[in-house]
Amino acid sequence: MGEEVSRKEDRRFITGRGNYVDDVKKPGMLHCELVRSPHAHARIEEIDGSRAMALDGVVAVLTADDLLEYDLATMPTLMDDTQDVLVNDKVKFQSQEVAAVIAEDRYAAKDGAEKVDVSYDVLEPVVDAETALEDDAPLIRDDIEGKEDNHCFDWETGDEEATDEAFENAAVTVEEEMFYQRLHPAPIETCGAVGDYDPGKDKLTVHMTSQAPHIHRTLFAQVSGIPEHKIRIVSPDVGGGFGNKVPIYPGYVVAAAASYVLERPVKWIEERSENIQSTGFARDYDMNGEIAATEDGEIRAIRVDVLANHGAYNAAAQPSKFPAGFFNIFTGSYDVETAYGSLSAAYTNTAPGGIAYRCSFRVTEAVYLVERMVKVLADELGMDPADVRRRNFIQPDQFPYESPTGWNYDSGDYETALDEALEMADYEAYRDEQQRRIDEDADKLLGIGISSFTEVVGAGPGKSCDIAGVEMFDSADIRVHPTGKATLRVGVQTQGQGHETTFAQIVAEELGIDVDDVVVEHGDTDTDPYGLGTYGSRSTPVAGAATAIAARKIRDKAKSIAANELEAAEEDVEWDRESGEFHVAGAPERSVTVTEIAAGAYMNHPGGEEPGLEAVNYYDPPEMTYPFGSYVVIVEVDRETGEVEFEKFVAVDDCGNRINPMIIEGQIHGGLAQGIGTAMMEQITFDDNGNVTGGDFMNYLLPTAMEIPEFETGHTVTPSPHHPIGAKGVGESPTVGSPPAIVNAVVDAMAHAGVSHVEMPMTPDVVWKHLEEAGLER
Ligand code: MCN
Ligand code: CUN
Repeated sequence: MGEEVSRKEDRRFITGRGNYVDDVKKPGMLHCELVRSPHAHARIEEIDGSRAMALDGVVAVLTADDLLEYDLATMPTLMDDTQDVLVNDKVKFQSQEVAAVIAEDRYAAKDGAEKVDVSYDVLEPVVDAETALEDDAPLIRDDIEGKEDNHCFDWETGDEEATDEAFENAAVTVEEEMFYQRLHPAPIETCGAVGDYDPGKDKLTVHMTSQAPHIHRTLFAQVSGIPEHKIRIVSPDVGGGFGNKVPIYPGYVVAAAASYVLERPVKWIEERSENIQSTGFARDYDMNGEIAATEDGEIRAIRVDVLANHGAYNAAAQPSKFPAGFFNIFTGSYDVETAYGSLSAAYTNTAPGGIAYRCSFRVTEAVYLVERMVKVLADELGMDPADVRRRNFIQPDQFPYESPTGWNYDSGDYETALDEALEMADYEAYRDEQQRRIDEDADKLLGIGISSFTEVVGAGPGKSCDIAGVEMFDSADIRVHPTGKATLRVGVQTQGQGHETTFAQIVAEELGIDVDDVVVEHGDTDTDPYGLGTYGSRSTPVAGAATAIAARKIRDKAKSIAANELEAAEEDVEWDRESGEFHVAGAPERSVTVTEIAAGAYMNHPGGEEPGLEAVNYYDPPEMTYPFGSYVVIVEVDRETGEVEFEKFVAVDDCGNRINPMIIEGQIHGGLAQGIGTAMMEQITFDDNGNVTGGDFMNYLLPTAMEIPEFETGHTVTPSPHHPIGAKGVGESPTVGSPPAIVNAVVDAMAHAGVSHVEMPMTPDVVWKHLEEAGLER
């Protein structure tokens, strides 16, 4: 624990020996290409595959009719909606899957897909949530019986009456509308699968890009009717997930179904534009925030109202009891008496989603809202935003803290993190410099933005969090072999987070064995214990806890063997964490390690004990963990061009006890880069015909090394009181916490001229318009 152990997995990644789904090659393997709709809303009149079938190498053209025979034409989404695998009647978003061409190689499949003739009766599309909810909007979901409008669901939280009253009696109120734009997680590896049905064993193996292989197997079993023990999901190396690989996509089902029908392996790999245009998007929340406060900046109440665009199906990837994800943590790091939130969600002719993109189920939107609103309040009151935060922080002695919308925060020390970040950023000096530039009418304005966010990660507990009915626990299975080397298998699935290293560190720490003597396996449902997968930064909080507990079970058993070998009574044998050995109380020179004991467990175990040295733990967390941090961003805004440049970027994170500081830093850097992409350049938009106008990397801008500044990272350590090793998750904190800090900084540069909000992405033209409106342009 706490050591910067080099990433074990990097040997294979750096030497080009990673094994991704597209690297999987099977004898006799066929290839699948999907035919996708060019229209966003259209009824299918006819599909004619004869021209495709006539091509060399094309083996089959599949449509919904073919899948209907096997009862596979539709599939359940993770939120209990029903999505077409291949469009049965009506296309509901551009690039929706209409037919599949299976061929001997990828080129023939691609050629075939271009020769499938589909005639469409084009209907009027509706792409934005507000229009979708108007009375005369075209009905999208006529497949749902009795449905007469595009309303998806309503949701509310908190105490409306008490909140309204607080607003009526407040000395000061502020309000701001802000749009969290539609984003795409954009992992470098797109989605894909190799379906491989073996008629001899009557077993279906699916290699797929999955962040959650076990739950995907359960869903496959439910959809296909193939018994669960006859399905094996293998998620090999995953080239980035970021939430995009949590849902089930039609392509996975088609590859598996085609393999079942044709009795040959079938590979399906998405292209970039298919990934961006059809797989789970994130955000798309139109939010209205309000704060009621006293004149000296004490927040009395927070009220929010959201209009959510859920696309053509409700296919959000989140615990099923939370239709708005964890958005209801919108009171953030602040001790607020009362709060109320309401949300309406709409179906639109856009790809389905509402997945968490590097955030714990909508906490990103919540953090953005509250951290922006605190800045709006500070500007209204003419106060320093750091002071407004200090005034309202939940104090360390208030933990465990119950928020007005029902969250139980485990631990926190927000002011210490903020002070550390302000000091690292040289805050006071920059405030002076900011004023100097205003006084001197300088060409470049300076803006300072702060965000003091609280994250909520580590879902379950199972009683409140489930996916498709399966409670959210996680698991670890450790075997210590006779020579003292160990294998750990976990139910979570790394996509680049370094689990093969950090989880080995947990075992090494608990058992006193060398980190190189522990191998970590995951991503194979035939061999790994059932778990709910990696998203919502839950791996360390849940599977990490399971790993520590399983290791401790092994230690307990090892203790009796140690007593046997040391010829001492078991109660006289102690575990020394420092040296990683058992020794006899009062006689530290009589000691034995777990490695030495391992042989005894198999060859010389005490009478009455079972041989072997292994343990399993399924861990249902009592609560989530609440990592937090303070980010300070300093920007220069060019009054002539609207360009924003980062002058300083400070991130202080607290994820409790730290397993591997280097890996944490890597997570922070990656997440901050994604936060910068969010704030500055990324957005999926649609034109009036429902065409995706940000559907490839030419039009969906990702930040590169050119746009990313130097980050200065710091940390504080506030352990989680309920986690076996005191750790909290960290993987998503930087993406959750940084966008409001960046927007606050850009707003701050223009606040003296009355600018209160700038919408993301803050491209130069957007910023320049605000400069012009405020009379600041050059
Ligand atoms: N860690 C640690 N000490 C802590 C907390 C975490 O050393 N106190 C380490 C962990 O052991 C793990 C890493 O940091 O190696 C991230 O851990 P954790 O916060 O538990 O998050 P997960 O492993 O569950 O990863 C999920 C998170 C999510 S949800 C997204 S989205 C995201 C992210 O991780 N996707 C990623 N980081 C990513 N990084 C890469 N390279 N690729 C992705 O797809
Ligand atoms: Cu929140 S995206 Mo991650 O949960 O896989």
